[in-house]
Amino acid sequence: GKPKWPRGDEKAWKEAMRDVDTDTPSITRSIVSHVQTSLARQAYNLDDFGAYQAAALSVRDNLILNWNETQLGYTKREPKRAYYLSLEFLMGRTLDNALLNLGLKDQYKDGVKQLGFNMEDVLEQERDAALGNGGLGRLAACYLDSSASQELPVWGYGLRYRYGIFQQLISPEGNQLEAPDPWLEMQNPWEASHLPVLQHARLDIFLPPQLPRLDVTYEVRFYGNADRLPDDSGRALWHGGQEVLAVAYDVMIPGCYTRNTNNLRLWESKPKRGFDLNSFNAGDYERAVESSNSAAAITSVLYPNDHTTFGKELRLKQQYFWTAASLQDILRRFKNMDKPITDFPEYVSIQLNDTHPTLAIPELMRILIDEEELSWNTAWHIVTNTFFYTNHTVLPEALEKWPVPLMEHLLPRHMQIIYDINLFFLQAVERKYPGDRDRLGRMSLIEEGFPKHVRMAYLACIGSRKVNGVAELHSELVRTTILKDFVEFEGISKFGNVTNGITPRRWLDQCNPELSALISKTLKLEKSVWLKDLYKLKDLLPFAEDPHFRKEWAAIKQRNKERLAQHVKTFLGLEVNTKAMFDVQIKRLHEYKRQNLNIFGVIHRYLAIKKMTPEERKKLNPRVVFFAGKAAPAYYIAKLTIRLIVNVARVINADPDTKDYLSLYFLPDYSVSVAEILIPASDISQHISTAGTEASGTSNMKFCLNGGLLVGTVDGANIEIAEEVGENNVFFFGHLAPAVEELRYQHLYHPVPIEEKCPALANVLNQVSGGLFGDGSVYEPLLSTIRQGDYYLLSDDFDSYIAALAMVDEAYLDNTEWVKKSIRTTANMGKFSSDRAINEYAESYWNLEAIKVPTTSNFLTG
Ligand code: 475
Repeated sequence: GKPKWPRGDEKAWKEAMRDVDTDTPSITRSIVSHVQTSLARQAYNLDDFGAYQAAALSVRDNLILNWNETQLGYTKREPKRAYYLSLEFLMGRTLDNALLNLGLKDQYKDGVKQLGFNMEDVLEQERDAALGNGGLGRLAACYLDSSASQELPVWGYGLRYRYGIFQQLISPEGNQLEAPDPWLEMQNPWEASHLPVLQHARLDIFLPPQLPRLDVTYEVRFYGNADRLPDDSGRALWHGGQEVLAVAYDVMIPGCYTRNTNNLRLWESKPKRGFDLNSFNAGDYERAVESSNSAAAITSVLYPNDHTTFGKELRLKQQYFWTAASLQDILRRFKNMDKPITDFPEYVSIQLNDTHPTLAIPELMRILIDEEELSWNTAWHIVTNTFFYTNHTVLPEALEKWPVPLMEHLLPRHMQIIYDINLFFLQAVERKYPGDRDRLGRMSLIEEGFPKHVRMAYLACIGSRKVNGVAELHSELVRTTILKDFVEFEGISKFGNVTNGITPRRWLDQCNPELSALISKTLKLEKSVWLKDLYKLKDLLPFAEDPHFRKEWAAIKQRNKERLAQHVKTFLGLEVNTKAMFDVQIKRLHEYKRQNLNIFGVIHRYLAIKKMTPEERKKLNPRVVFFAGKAAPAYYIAKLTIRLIVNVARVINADPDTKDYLSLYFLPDYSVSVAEILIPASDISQHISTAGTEASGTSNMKFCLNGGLLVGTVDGANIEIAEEVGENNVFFFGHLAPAVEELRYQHLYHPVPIEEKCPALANVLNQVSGGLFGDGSVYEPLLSTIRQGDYYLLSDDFDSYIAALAMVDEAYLDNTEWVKKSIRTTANMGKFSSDRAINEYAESYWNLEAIKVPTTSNFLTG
């Protein structure tokens, strides 16, 4: 018979079991208990950091209980599950978000207050988990929040990098310097730590709420040989080479006002054995240590390049390590259900976040053919019904390609499979378009050359059930440019769009608590309602006509501006004029995003103010311009842009003629946490990419949700934001996407000197060359990208950009109308909740249903 469960005395179990206790006394008790035992600290020497650790551990206890119930519920119900494979999860801080989603913020605030701590200071102790570069990584984090909040059985899979995105320092000359981001240590690399060594060693176990699963491990092979079996089974034996171990670390993802708590599983690499005994015995100590080093190196660092590919072997190793471990885990979970393997796509959907996890396609083929012994066709049918591919950029330099020799060396079996996929695929293309050699060359997974390369976007495309872009225009560009031939061949219905979204929990409730409270009060709704149904914001529209409401709305914006000014004061020691209009551009530095256009616009304004009489100046509305963002360490032009911004700031902030009317700040070390301060404080924000280059953008959505108005090009999600909020509430400028190709052609073959084409911009460039902001020769490489070629069309868009900024000035003069625009913008942002986006994936792609976890515990019965 079945063993008795629970073991022992059921009553004893029941009495000892705890559930989530949400009253302040229980919370205080739990925090203090963690201070006493988990941290082994005393009340008398507890500092903010200790209080933070104890509070985080106490919250983590709650998350674990919810997480257990959720996973138990999923296991019992055997639902279809979806997995989000992303090499980046830009999570930011966790504690505040967890408290808000659990609905326990007030109780914890009271709890820590009773113990003598201020919640704000406690929350400030947490370091960001910055395991991502920018938009793509933050999108993954928002989708996890929405999956849990929508009660969808979704897990994320990623890597547990020891070092996240680098910390950015700005040298006195204005150069970006990079320092490692050891986010798992509490130590700040810029200052010596005063805390006991013991806590250094233990910290990574506690923070952020993640759980090492030392029992969940898988082996992953690299290199070696792949021998096809001598029968006609199509199978091969892959042997030899290096084997490393993947160890799971689980990060709990709480849903908003639900017990559902999903999982983000991050893999850490370690050597299969501490050291290789054979080589050790042979006296080759060096080699033994080497192999253990190289295994651990796989998950040591996040690559800091966005929108470029570098072809580094370690990056490819990261990609395979992560996809191989994740697939083994997914297959094991599937097999626990005892279903035929051909049912796999009925129970599993896997979303590929860009091409980074594309190796999952040949890896699943390998497992199904070589290990499960399925036929090629059966395996391919399973694979192409399991995967879904999201493209995030059409920039040619960002499209992943791996050298064939590197692939053959590192993953010999996968390279065979890719060749086979290519062969069958091109045979089918040939059947549809007989004799069209050009087309075969264009569509081949293998790009000819020395060496040949594997085109990962094509592999992701043909191996997936569906392909999507991240905003309407972008998806159309995917269909008509990079994947045009594939649309023709496979039919248009495979190629869709899911416009990106952002979580209103972090990007409104958490970063702008006053606005959130005003919205709840005005709508007469609990925030638990409208935060999960963001279209409810529409009911704010009539209040745009209410002077009292407008006053409250404007006062909150003002206090958010003061909060930002306080931050700048604390971290840069600079005063900010909070009476001015706040104008913000924060994103990765890239030529296509055109921070250059913005800084040249600032210089243009500066020169204009210089020419004015004091009387004329008094009529101006003052403006403060903020920049923040990191440049890829090897991206020379982007780093020069930072240097120019910093040196322009130095000159104009010190100029007595202008400083009351225009000032400029570059905030170093941009992060999720810095964004949470900047975004609620903006009057306008800039999203000014060359048309057709910014796939979507997501910070545009965050600014507008917080009542900031948008200055932008007709690109990415800007277009859909304007559709929602009304074109009269955004400031559009610049050429449209269809014009770009022709303009670039003109630049190349009929160049017009910039002095003729755009005198205003020519003047700005000449001032920079002439040394107005320090040695002009420093900036020559940057200036010549515009004077020659001007690939990103600054000279074509500069005049209309300046005109748009003038319209902003004009509109800002009418404060009442401005506040109305701000309110209407927020009110119309419902579409951009990541809940809407994740539901589109769940319904139209994954065929996934929500599973609500019961609030009462099933712990005993299972
Ligand atoms: C787009 N990152 C945004 C956002 O969809 C869009 C590329 C290669 C290697 C590492 N990182 C990358 C990206 O391509 C990326 O972040 N793309 C961004 O994805 C979410 O909103 O327009 O640029």
